[in-house]
Amino acid sequence: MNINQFTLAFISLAAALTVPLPCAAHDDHDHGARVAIRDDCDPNDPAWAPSGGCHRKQGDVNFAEFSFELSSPLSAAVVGHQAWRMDPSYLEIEPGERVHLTNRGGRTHTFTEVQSFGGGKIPNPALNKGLLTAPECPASIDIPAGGKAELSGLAEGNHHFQCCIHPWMRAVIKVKREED
Ligand SMILES: [Cu+2]
Repeated sequence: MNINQFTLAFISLAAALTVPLPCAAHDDHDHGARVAIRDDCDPNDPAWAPSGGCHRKQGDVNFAEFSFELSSPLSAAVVGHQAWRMDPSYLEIEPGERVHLTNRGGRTHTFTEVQSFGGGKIPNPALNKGLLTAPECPASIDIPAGGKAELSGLAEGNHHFQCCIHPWMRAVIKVKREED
């Protein structure tokens, strides 16, 4: 299982809101890379409520806009609202370097390592149109709005991560030894 390839350590939401990330900020060997999981949901739109609400202070995408942007007439697969994204979606780290994840959106997301990018775990065809469910997704771990997590122990090579709720949210982390 891919979950064995890394450690996904959750920091409690309460702690995350009051204390800085326990990044090894003073350790030259590991500044830690960061990935922000982003969306821009509008907390004033009650239409988010049935699926968990929008836990942002401010946001500009209501549920109707989000739903409209899911598809393109030119694509057989889900496209998805591009404010729902991994930031950055590509980064290089050194072996042993940690990756600190923060859900800066107002919705729940996952940051799940998959062998191949595919569909997510929510039984809503509009979210997964044209995609086969990634086998890692049904057991994926939710990161609530404001939640933090940490990746460590990634082996050298390319690692594929996606949100198993919004499967167009993708990232590749390349673990590469710096040649000196
Ligand atoms: Cu998501």
